[in-house]
Formats: sequence, C-alpha cells, structure tokens
Amino acid sequence: MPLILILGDQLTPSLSALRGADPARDRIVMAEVAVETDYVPHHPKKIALIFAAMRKFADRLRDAGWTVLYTPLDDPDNAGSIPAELLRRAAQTGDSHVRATRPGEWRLIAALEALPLHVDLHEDDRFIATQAEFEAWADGRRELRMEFFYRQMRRKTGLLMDGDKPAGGQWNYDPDNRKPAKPDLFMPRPPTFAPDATVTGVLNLVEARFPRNFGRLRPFHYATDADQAEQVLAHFLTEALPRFGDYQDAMLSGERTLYHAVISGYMNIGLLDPLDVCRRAEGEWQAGRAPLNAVEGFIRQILGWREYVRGIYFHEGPDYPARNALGHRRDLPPLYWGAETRMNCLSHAVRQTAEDAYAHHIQRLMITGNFALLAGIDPAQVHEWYLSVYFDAYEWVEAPNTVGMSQFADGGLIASKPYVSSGAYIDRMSDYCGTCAYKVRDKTGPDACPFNLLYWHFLHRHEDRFRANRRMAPIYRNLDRMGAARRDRVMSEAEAFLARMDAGKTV
Ligand code: FAD
Ligand code: DLZ
Ligand code: SF4
Repeated sequence: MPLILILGDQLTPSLSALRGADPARDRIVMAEVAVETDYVPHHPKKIALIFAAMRKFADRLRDAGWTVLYTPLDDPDNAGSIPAELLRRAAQTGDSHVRATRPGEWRLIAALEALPLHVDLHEDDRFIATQAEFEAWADGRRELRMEFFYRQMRRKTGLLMDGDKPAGGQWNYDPDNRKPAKPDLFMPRPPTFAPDATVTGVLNLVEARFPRNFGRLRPFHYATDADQAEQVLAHFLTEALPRFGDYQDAMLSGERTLYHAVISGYMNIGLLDPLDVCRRAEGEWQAGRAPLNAVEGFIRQILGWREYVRGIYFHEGPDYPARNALGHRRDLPPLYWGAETRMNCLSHAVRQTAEDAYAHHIQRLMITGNFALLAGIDPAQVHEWYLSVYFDAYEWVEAPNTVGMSQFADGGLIASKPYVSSGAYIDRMSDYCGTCAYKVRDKTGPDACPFNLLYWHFLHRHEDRFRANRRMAPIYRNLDRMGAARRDRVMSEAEAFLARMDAGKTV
C-alpha cells in the first residue's frame, strides 16, 4: 500500500500521483513543514496562501473518500521536513512505498530520492509540454529561444492556429503591445475573498510563527481554493483580457495590477490548469470579445514563457540558480527589504511587494530586476529575494526568470541581450518619475536619476562581453558619442552612488 505524497504546490485532483490510486486502500500524506517554510524567508502571504489551500484541498480529498494524513505546522509530532514526515508516516502505517508527482525543485527531488523508502516519482503532467518534449526540442540547437519553442507549442495544441499557420498571419503581436497607461476609473480589480474559518486559522498560525518575515500578512484576500481561483480567472477574461496586450508593459503608481490576471500564484499551486486558461482566453477571441493582440500576448506568457522556463530549469540542472556569468558580487541593499529609498519607482515596487506579495512582470523585470543588474548585485541574493517575496515563487519558474531573464547570470541562455534600461524607459512606461526625488532628465549631477548613471556604468564595465552583440551596437555607439570627459564623469558619479549604497546610506 503506497503512501501518496501531495506537496503544497500540487493541489490538483487529477495529479499524476493520485492516478490509479484507490481511496479505500491508499493513504495521502500532506504536511506543513519548517524546512519548506524556512529554506528562504517566504512572504507571510505566500505561506498563508499555501497552507490555506493545502488544508482546503485536504478537506476536498476527504470529502471524496480519501484518507489524508495531514500534519499542521504546529502539530507537536511534526517531523519538520517532507522526508522526515514520510518516514514518520511510514513507521506509523507500515508502508514502505511512496508515490509522488515530481517536485518542482531539484532540492526536494534529491531529498525524496535519498529516502530509505521505495519512492516512485511520476511526471508532473499538469504542464502542457513534457520534459522529454522540451529535451527533444532543445537537442542540437545552438540557441534555446522561447519564441521557437512557443511556435512548436502552438502547433502542438492548435491554440490560435489556422491550419498550420498562426491565426491572423503573425506568431507574435508584441509590437502592438507597448502602450503606457493612464489612470482610468474603470480599471479592473481582481475579486477578493474575505477569510473564512480555515483561512483565519492559518493567518493566526502564520502571524505567530513568522513575525519577522518581510511582508504584510493582513489584509489577506487571495483565493485559496479552485472555485475562488476560477472566479479570478473568469473576471480577468471578461474585464481585463481585452486590454491585456495594450498595457502589458505599463506601470502606474495607483494601479497595482492594471490589466494583468494575477493568477500565477493559483496556477503554480494547481488551482488553475494552464491549458484550460489558454483555451478559455482563445475562446474570448473566437467569440469576438477580445482582440488577437491581447489574446496572443496572454497565451504566449503561459504556453510560451511558463512552459519554456520550466523546460530550461530541468534541462540546465541543479547548478542553474547559482550561475553568475557577469561576476556580480555586490550585496543586495536593504532597500529591497523595505529600507527607505529616494528612488520612487523602487519604493513603489518594494512597498507593493511587501503589501501584496505581488508585482507584475514589468515591475519585476524593469524596476527591481533592472536596478539589481545595473548595480551589479550578486544574482544568488537576487534569486533568494524573488523566491521569498512573491506569492507565485517556486524555483522552477522563479530561477530562470531571475537568474536568466533578469540578471543575465546564465550568460545569455534565455535573454539574447540584458534587460537593462536607463530612467527614460521607466519614465515612458510609468508615472513614477514625476514625483521622484531624482530627476529622470538629469544624466549627471546631484539629482541625476541613478538608473541613468548605472546604465552607462553597466555597459562600460561589461563592454568586452556586449560590444560585439549585434542588438547592442546602437547603444555602444551612443556611449562612444558621449566623449571621454563626459563618460568619466558619469562613471565616477555612478561609483559614488554605489559607494553610498554600499555604506548603507539612503539612496
Ligand atoms: P500576467 O501578466 O497576467 O500573465 C499571465 C500568466 O502568464 C501568469 O500568471 C504566468 O503564469 C504566466 N507568465 C507571464 N510571464 C511569465 C514568465 N516570464 N515566466 C513564466 N510564466 C509567466 N512568475 C511566476 O509564476 N513565479 C515566479 O516566481 C516569477 N518570478 C519572476 C521573477 C522575475 C525577475 C521576473 C522578471 C518574472 C518572474 N515571473 C514569475 C514571471 C511573471 O512576472 C509572473 O508570472 C507574473 O507577473 C504573474 O502575474 P500575473 O498572473 O498577473 O501575470
Ligand atoms: C513553498 C512551500 C511552503 C512555504 N511550505 C510548504 C509546506 O509546508 N509543505 C509542502 O508540502 N510544500 C510547501 N511549499 C511548497 C514546496 O516548497 C514546493 O513543493 C517545492 O518548492 C517544489 O516546487
Ligand atoms: Fe526611478 Fe529614476 Fe524615475 Fe526616480 S527618476 S522614479 S529613480 S527612473
């Protein structure tokens, strides 16, 4: 009789580990454990979301006739880790077989494989591509670009396909999707959910156990079961999807979610099915309720990026999160953990992250990620920050996005050029600069926007690597045009800024 392990991000009734199992015979093991809560200092909202969703899923399994051996975090017998809980349950029940769906993190896979029990790991087929499919696609390719993997996934699923051609004649409508947003009275807001008894119990536990973790626990109104997650999705499809494309890269101080779906946290723990989400979005286009540029852009994030980064994580192996191709060594400054900063864009992104455990993609990539890359922060510390603070952060998806896409620490495996920008891009795409203590138009001087100084500092210090990059040639031509005296001034002001930051001064 096997024990069936279900992890906190595997809350799906059709999970491969459950398939073929017998509720009358087999027992399910679920556990809230310190090793998982403490391997990075997760945001309290993230821990609360996982625990509440685990408890509700366990109830649902019990209603369906399963025996669930569930260990809450404050159970005096809690053995503290997933392997230790499995050993404890094995000793209790006399079972020495474990069936599990492959975890989304090398660390936990290794821990399960090291158990002195017979462990069967089943493929996590909640993803649209199998790892074998990704490996076959990657095999022999010089470059592993998302765009080509995405086209293969379009062909495989038939999503937005017109026979063997992309619907509308183009694979990618991104050139249409770069508009800044204006505040709008009718901006959609994702549905919120008042805590029920289960959620309240979890909130009290998390409050007592994680008082020092970065981030605000309350108010908490995320969805914590599949029905609620479905309401969030349904609301997004009707209210926000039609404008998702147009404003995908926009940032506004007063609007934290804009036209984004805020569903990653639910998809990543199994409350929503990615293929179903894509088909539902396609249906909106087919019904004439959402334009193709929006629907294609949205589907690409899930069918393309989400599947691709998972493929990369498992293709590259356990050392991937530790890569540091640019040799960046600076410590993550305290402003990432909420210390004061005069940079309005960073202040907004970090405050929102502390309050919501959510920031949308462009805030993650072009504000917090951009600054860390420009400032030369150790990518391992950046990785730990992102893995800790977002409600959707699991290593298989977070590490490729942070280490690869955002910090270029994989040497350009995911990104063909680094995602860096000066203040001008942030000014164009947001309303942050108008009320900032720094002046976005100042390139040097006491009020110069730090993104302006650090942008050139980054390009200058990594000239050997990037000057030959065809896509960066125009940028290096601008650096050349700057002239030696001006360039030296920018570099010394950038150095002075970094020295102040390293000394713990407010920057
Ligand atoms: P929307 O903008 O509405 O997009 C819809 C869905 O597409 C998302 O729910 C998500 O599932 C998927 N998606 C979009 N972009 C990506 C991407 N680059 N990679 C994978 N899936 C994507 N996403 C996570 O799920 N977990 C993470 O830990 C995570 N860490 C990130 C770290 C950095 C540095 C960056 C730049 C991006 C990260 N992302 C991560 C990707 C992306 O920012 C989030 O998926 C997105 O912001 C989630 O919000 P949403 O549901 O409103 O997304
Ligand atoms: C992230 C997380 C946390 C905070 N806590 C638990 C837990 O107590 N029990 C559990 O089964 N899973 C938890 N998780 C999710 C795991 O860390 C996740 O399964 C791995 O990181 C693999 O993606
Ligand atoms: Fe950010 Fe610079 Fe704009 Fe200030 S001026 S908000 S630091 S980009």
